[in-house]
Amino acid sequence: MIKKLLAQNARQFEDVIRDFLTENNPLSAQLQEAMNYACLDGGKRFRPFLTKQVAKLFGGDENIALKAALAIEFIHCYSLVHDDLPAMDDDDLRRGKATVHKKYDEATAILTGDALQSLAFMLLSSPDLAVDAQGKLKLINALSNAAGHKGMVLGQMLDIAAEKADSLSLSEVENIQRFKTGALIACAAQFGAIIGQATEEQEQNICNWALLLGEAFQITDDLLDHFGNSQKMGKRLQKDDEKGKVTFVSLLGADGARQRLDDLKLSAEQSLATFGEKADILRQLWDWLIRREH
Ligand code: GRG
Repeated sequence: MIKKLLAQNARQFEDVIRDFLTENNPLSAQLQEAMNYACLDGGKRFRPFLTKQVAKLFGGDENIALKAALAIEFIHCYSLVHDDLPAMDDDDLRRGKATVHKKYDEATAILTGDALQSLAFMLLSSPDLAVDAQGKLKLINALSNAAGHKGMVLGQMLDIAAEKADSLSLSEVENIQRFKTGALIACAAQFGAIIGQATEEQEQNICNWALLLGEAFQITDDLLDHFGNSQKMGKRLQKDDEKGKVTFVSLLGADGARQRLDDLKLSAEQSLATFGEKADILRQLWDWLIRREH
């Protein structure tokens, strides 16, 4: 059931992206085309799914949630475009397609990422988003925190620095992951809580749960990088091994990493317990993300 729901969500979200990007029609066809290329046709879209489901949990409007989630997806897509650049991870393949700098060129890829980042905040501050002024400020504040120098960008910087380090402890690896990938995933849940006008305590609970989900997601990604199928994943694998990178798998071993997934699930359940069965869809999302093969 979750697989079907996610597939439906991905299709619906693809339309939301396409409508929005077509509305914003800049003068450069190449920039517009590269932005479309970076955002459309691929991706699991689980962050918007998360925003929508959390909004629903708190009685928020699902369509507004999806529109706001576009901003998170734009930040996510920008991070992938920049992460693939030669100065970062230097990848040729993303979502089964040539990366943006391979399809176009490096300058276009840098500008595409920059433009997507601005677009995210343009969307959140736009009168077209049916959220009151205070709600919009909360969304903007949450996303700028999650994406910037206290969130994803910090995580990327720490990750780059870690490649040069002789050794890394488990808590250092956890920290990198928490900023690099966890912050944006938690922000997706926070968006749902803001749109559903959850209480501060509810918002905190759901963000805690999403941070644990972020860690479980990263451990799964590390396992897939080691054991996964490159064709199914649509990207180059075994990169961590090649670079001698310290990951959850290299530190804990595959069995240790799987054990940690079980432990995380138990902790996660505590954060969700107050929501009872209403949160079952989030539990299913968790299970799907850690069992995925792509
Ligand atoms: C370059 C500023 C900057 C940040 C990069 C998030 C990030 C930081 C880089 C992405 C590189 C990466 C592979 C990180 C691990 C997290 C991860 C698996 C991201 C991919 O997210 P998915 O699986 O991708 O949701 P899809 O394609 O499904 O949208």
